Amino acid sequence: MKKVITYGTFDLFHQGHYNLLKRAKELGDYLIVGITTEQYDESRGKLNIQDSLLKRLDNVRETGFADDIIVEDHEGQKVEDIQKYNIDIFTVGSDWRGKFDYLNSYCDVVYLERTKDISSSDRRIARNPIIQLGMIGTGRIAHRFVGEARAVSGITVRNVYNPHIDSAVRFGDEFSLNTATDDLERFFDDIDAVYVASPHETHYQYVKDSLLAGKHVLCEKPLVFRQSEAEELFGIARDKKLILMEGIKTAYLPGFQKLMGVVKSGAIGEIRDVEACFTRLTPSDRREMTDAAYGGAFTEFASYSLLPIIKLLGRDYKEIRFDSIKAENGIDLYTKTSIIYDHGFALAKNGVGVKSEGQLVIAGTGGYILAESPWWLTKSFEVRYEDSSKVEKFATKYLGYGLRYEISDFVTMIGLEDKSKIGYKLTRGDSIVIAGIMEKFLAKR
Ligand code: C2G
Repeated sequence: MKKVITYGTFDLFHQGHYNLLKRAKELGDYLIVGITTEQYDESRGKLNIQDSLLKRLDNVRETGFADDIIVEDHEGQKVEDIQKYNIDIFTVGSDWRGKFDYLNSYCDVVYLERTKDISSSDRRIARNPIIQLGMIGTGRIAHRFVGEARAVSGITVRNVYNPHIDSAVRFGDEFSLNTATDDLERFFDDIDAVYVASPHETHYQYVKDSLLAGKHVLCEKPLVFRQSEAEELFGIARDKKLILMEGIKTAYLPGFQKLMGVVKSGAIGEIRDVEACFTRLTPSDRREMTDAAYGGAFTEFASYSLLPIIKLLGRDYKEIRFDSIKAENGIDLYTKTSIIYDHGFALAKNGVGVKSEGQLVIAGTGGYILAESPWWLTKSFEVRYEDSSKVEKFATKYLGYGLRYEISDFVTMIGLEDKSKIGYKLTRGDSIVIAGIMEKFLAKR
């Protein structure tokens, strides 16, 4: 008798799960299905699991393919199970290709082709509201995004658009997407939401097109370069009851949220100064260095540095001043942005051609917070006081590239009955102010 084992969360049970179990069963005579606990999923960075373990067990049982069902609750359990149950074949979907090759020394490892279309009409499978997402853009961040989205339950990446059809097709093949196209209408046809990761200056039009087509939008930072454009886009979203969200990933990280919570609790008194530095030395042939209109340090990185400033000192600043060191083509290699408030100051430092310590210092009337580099991927920070022996350390982890947290919030917001109750982590107002600062910077440059 040939024994097969497979594992999964099986949340919001869909056609992909059904097909996987059916084909897993066909690989042998006896199928064991391991279903993950919420705690295990949390530890491996899966977010937004909606069904209880019991419901997920029932859904798998109802397919009739599983001869035995077990619960997976810890790292390393697969090796234990394979030996304990005398398994011949371990199988899982092709999105995991390569990741479980290490099990080859215990049994055969088979990757089954992932199901592209999970928006099922099969009556045996519950019709779950899984958000179908399309991606505009196929660059580095878009590549990371797909893997991160797969760690979030309730959303699936379905289509990809790029005006260069070759890039779209390559991307679609790499991630087994349904549609790879250079035709926007076709792209919009069967999706609910769009992730915009195209060159910065194209964001405005793509976001507008997407909203007008009735799609929720998650747009990479910087959303747009003009305040009026940001206002217009948020206006359209509000009128059409759609979510528009700017993807400044730091805002959604558990570590950054903890930092905000500590400050808001009053631990360091009133905030009087925020200094946030983000630099990355960038090769001279990269877009950031060659695009004289929209390249440079500020447009690339200021979204990160402005985030804690706007969140902690507010949107009503009195004065803003930019000092830049420029390259021959006019782009800023290094920019210091000084912002004056009624009761405080802020300094954002950004560089593509100058390197500095990437730290965040928040100074208050009772103490200060130091978050070391890379504070924009907040993992740890310290609260310090006049009495230097008194230091409080905080540490939180984030998983993967850290994009999954904003994706998870995006999914949650789409599910809200009242879409005007948009999240507090990065509000419309925050994004509009940041767009206004971008506009001032570009006008001066
Ligand atoms: N799957 C699929 N097609 C989809 C979606 C999922 O074939 N469109 C497969 C996955 O590859 C996996 C199974 O369905 O084999 C369950 O998927 P998930 O519930 O997302 O679980 P996953 O996170 O892949 O868990 O220990 C857990 C395992 O490592 C895999």
